[in-house]
Amino acid sequence: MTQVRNPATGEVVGVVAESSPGEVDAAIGRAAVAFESWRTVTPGDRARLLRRFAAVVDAHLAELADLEVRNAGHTVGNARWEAGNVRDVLDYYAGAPERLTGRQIPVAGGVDVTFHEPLGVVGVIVPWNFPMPIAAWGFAPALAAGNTVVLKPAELTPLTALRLAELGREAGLPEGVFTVLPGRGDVVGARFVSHPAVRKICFTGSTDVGTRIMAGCADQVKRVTLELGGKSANLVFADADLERAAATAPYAVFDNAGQDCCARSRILVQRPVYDRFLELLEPAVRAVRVEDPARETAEMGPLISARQRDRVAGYVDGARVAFTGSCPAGPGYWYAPTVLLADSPADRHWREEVFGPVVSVLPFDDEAEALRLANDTEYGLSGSIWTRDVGRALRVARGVEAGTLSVNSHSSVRYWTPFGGMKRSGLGRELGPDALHAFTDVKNVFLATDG
Ligand code: TXE
Repeated sequence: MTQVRNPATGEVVGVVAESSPGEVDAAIGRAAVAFESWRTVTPGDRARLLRRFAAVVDAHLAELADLEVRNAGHTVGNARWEAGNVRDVLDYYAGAPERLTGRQIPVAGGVDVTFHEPLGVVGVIVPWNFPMPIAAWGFAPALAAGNTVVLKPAELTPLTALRLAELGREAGLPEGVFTVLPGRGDVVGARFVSHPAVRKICFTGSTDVGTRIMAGCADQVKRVTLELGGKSANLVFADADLERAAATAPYAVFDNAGQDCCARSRILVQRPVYDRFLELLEPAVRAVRVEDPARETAEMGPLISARQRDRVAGYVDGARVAFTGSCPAGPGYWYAPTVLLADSPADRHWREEVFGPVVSVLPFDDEAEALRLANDTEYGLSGSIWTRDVGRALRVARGVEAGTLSVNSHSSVRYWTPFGGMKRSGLGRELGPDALHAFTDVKNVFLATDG
């Protein structure tokens, strides 16, 4: 049994049974059987079922958001966006079954066509930082492409994923098509990796576990999509709209209390505007409303656990603090937004993923140095570029080794476009049209017509 605690209060808000190895095997077996019929459901019917799933989620947005506030400590505003994102992603991929077309390729001696075949059972492994959207980014395209799904939520945040599975059943998804299996990573997740009927793993989480999963998949040449850690740069050039860059910088890193793989946790500021930028940043950071996430006015909630809070505090100990915001004293796992001045790019808080409301700031002299510093990391997930010079914006965007960049914006995720990382931040892309192909294998069929 796992006790689920409200991160804002520490109170137990649910008790969930951990799936045993036998239960996991049985569920994978049911998903394998369900695949045989799910793959033959007509494209129109599969699209209708996904649209109905989206409609049922839509009818439960407020309930899902309230549950996420207690499950993960998200602000109610963010949690509403997240529930809406599940609906939108389902609606978006509901368009896919009827449009997943192959190609007819000119060849000698006959006709050649390609098919996008579903893989079979897909195992989706989800972290605690965005329990609903990250689940949907896996299960929606996987189901649309004709796969069945077994999904493991994080130990700390299983409640909303379990509710989504109920809503899927309510929408009419057949038995075994989408199953949520709460439990331990090294039991449930590890079984997804080793079970031969699971043909793909879609994993979001730490780089450590991700690399182990990739190694575990090698033996069976199991397909894998990995969304791992990040240490993204927010590059502010001297010609930028400094007011806007400084006003949005807190959201670029403190949103979800910094527990975001896309958090722009390194701010690089061109030297002539470095002091001015910090002057503008300070009131913006102090103004972030850190309070009970159930309140409409909350802009930042607590961290997920006491362990995470201690981990974050470990990065700030001994570092040069420029200024901080404020947060409630407790109970709950609170940590105030914190801005650190990096002494050098060798600082631990500059190099490692903190996964908390902590941002490090460093000046740079020119474009070349900005790129060198931005790319001096094992990660390559996200980042922002602030400048009014269009040429520079594109030049720098091409130079930054990251999969998901924005110019004069701090946003990362738009469900129409591919999302994912370079280097040790991941492999493959989620969302957009690219994700669909990641849940299929191309089959080529040649039909001889000559003699
Ligand atoms: O991640 P884990 P944790 C980073 C972030 C955070 C750190 C640790 O820096 O502080 O990772 O978080 C399942 N086989 N990110 O410990 O352990 C696990 O049960 C199969 C960045 O929570 O990677 C959970 O469902 N699965 C990140 C999921 O993997 C296993 C989001 C993620 O857990 C497993 C989260 C195993 N052997 C953390 N062991 C991002 N990119 O957003 C664990 N799991």
